Amino acid sequence: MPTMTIKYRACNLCEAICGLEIELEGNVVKSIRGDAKDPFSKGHICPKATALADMNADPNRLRTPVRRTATGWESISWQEAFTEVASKLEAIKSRDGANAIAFFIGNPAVHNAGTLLSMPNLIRAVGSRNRFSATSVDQLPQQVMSGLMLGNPNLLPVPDITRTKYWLILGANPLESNGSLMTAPDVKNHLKNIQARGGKVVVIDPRKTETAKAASEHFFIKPASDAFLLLAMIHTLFSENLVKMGKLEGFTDGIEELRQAVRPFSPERVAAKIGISSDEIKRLTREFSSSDSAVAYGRIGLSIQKFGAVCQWLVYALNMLTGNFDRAGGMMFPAPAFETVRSKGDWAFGRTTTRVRGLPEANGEFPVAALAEEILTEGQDQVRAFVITCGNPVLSTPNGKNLETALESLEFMVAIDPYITETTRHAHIILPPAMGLETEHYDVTFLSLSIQNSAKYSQVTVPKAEDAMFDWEIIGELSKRLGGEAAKNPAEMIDAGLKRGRYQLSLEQLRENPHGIHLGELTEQCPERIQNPEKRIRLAPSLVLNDLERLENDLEQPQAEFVLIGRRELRSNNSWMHHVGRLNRDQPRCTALMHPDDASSLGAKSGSSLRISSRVGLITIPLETSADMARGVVSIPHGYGHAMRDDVQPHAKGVSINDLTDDLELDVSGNAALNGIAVQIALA
Ligand SMILES: Nc1nc2c(c(=O)[nH]1)N[C@H]1C(S)=C(S)[C@@H](COP(=O)(O)OP(=O)(O)OC[C@H]3O[C@@H](n4cnc5c(=O)[nH]c(N)nc54)[C@H](O)[C@@H]3O)O[C@H]1N2
Ligand SMILES: Nc1nc2c(c(=O)[nH]1)N[C@H]1C(S)=C(S)[C@@H](COP(=O)(O)OP(=O)(O)OC[C@H]3O[C@@H](n4cnc5c(=O)[nH]c(N)nc54)[C@H](O)[C@@H]3O)O[C@H]1N2
Ligand code: SF4
Ligand SMILES: [Mo]
Repeated sequence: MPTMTIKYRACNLCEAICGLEIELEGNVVKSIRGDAKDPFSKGHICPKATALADMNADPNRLRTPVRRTATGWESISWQEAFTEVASKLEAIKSRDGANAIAFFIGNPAVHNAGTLLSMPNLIRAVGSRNRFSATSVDQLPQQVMSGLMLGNPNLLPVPDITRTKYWLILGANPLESNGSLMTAPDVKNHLKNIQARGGKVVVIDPRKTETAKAASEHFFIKPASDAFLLLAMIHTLFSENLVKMGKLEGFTDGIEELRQAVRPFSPERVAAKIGISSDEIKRLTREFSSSDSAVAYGRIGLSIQKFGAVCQWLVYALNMLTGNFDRAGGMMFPAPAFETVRSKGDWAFGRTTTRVRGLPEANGEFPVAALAEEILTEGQDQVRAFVITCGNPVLSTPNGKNLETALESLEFMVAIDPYITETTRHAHIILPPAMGLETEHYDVTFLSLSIQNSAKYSQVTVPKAEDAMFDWEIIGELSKRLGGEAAKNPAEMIDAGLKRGRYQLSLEQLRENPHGIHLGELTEQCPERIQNPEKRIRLAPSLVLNDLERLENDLEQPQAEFVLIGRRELRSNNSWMHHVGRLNRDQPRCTALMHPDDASSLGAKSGSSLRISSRVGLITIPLETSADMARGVVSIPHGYGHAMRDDVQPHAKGVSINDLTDDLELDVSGNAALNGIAVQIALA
């Protein structure tokens, strides 16, 4: 009889990093529950946690390297795979130069300490400037504004929702996404607590989301018009003398430029554009500024739109001008045990640009919207080989079909991924890692974005197969064979980082505390934490000041008849958990949500098939009517479009929203504008 054991770890599927209590019989998972003793998540989990066990046992997961042949995939040995990958990459590099090899690092890399800490070695070994990641379809605008205002793109403040009296949420749906750039298990409970202590939660979203329904108040907003709302709020702060910088007065520059910048954008002038009355804009501003504490927080809805950088600039500015930056209940800096912010000197944006379209570099990467053209356009430095880990950009980046065409033309592609996906099926070789419960893990990124300071180390829960390799081992082996540094165990790097860190912890201490260690509430850290060399906040960066002309022009433009936005649902996880039966058992979730009035104007009803088209493509998708939608707006989740795949649940195949999104629609930060694009809709 195998013995029953209980093990603890953190779930690494999303940013909430909930503590898990896992019951095992031998090495077989019997149950996964929330770990009530985790000082941070206190027992909270969501339905996705149990999928960790499904993935561990999934027959569709690749267990050995595979090579694509004319007749299908063949299993090959690790030695053979590494030899072929290294020789192909070496040959292309020596013939065409390092820039002929492009990299893409996708979202799960941030949830994987091994990948995160070892990829820099591999990239250095190759030496290519063509580096891309999911950052430029996600949080790039906020990182650029952190860089330009605070001096470091990795320095990201978070809303102190355990203490705030007023939480203004713009373009985020944490009740479904479980929070983002804000590691906060059980946001629902935080919403309740804010309201229970007499505070208020206000949501700005073109859809009355689950979060909006649990909030005190919700405002519909026209997609991609948030910049005007924020400009008008700051306009009101100045015109009604509500600006109070508090201690920031002593170390902030640029307030006069900011005052001038917002001057043209009065609430009266922008109200019609955003769909919120000028009286309501002023009331919102007065409530925000007079609350004992308040915090504005803007995520995906603000970042992946054409004015992403301006939005994130103004979110920071709103918090700063009301004295809610770096103080309890406002926007604060976590103090992680493993430091991720390293000094960047005087940080600059756009030091280089892409070869074909001249798009700006940020933090060592180019916008992924430029990847396809860098592969397809001939000339010096044309991309011929592609190395990808943890990503499915055919489904997750704009004009995915075009990227697919580009991938088909590559001379060589290697993917580190446990599955054959819409993207990895174009690889010549796939190297599948051991994953999930088989790995050790420390949440390098999310413990640095956490609304409470804590530290936790996850040990291996079930052993990997003997011949399986971890991501860091695969990456390390490739790096070594390409002349770079060999694999380094991430555990050693984490131990060293913890010992260097502000709490001087060690891995041994964390191993002795498998539920995690609480390190206290967020604390004030400015001006020390600011990374600009002069240790002052820069309130008026020229990148965004120069973008105001584009806003002026946009103000005059009427909204298209139908505008497309995205959504997330609790049981989804970007593009890759649609094979898990227990998460996808019920009805299809890849539907186009529209207001019933819009549906009837098309002669359509729930279940009707719609043809939705844009400049770049056309999809056919079932309609689902919902009175929670703003009129003229259609919402489609991303990460679907698995028609070709047998391993995906029949209900979860869907179509890809990114066959409609446009690789030419970008924010000034280089981020893709995936939300707020004009589409045409007709009954199929
Ligand atoms: N269940 C689940 N959880 C996830 C993920 C997942 O795929 N599934 N993905 C993870 C990832 S990678 C991330 S980055 C986070 C993202 O976390 P969130 O930012 O919370 O993501 P969403 O749920 O997409 O919320 C974005 C909201 O913005 C709204 N919106 C769209 N356009 C606009 C606009 O122009 N203005 C305003 N104000 N709102 C707009 C949408 O209606 C939507 O409600 O979630 C993470 N968690
Ligand atoms: N229209 C629209 N598009 C969007 C978004 C949107 O809101 N709307 N959201 C954007 C956002 S915020 C993001 S972050 C991106 C996400 O998009 P991507 O960065 O492409 O990430 P995923 O879709 O999650 O793809 C994950 C891949 O990693 C693999 N994987 C999972 N775990 C591991 C592991 O431990 N090791 C390795 N080697 N591989 C692993 C999976 O098998 C899967 O193939 O999508 C973006 N695209
Ligand atoms: S909320 Fe996120 S971290 Fe928590 S159990 Fe669900 S997927 Fe895992
Ligand atoms: Mo993301």
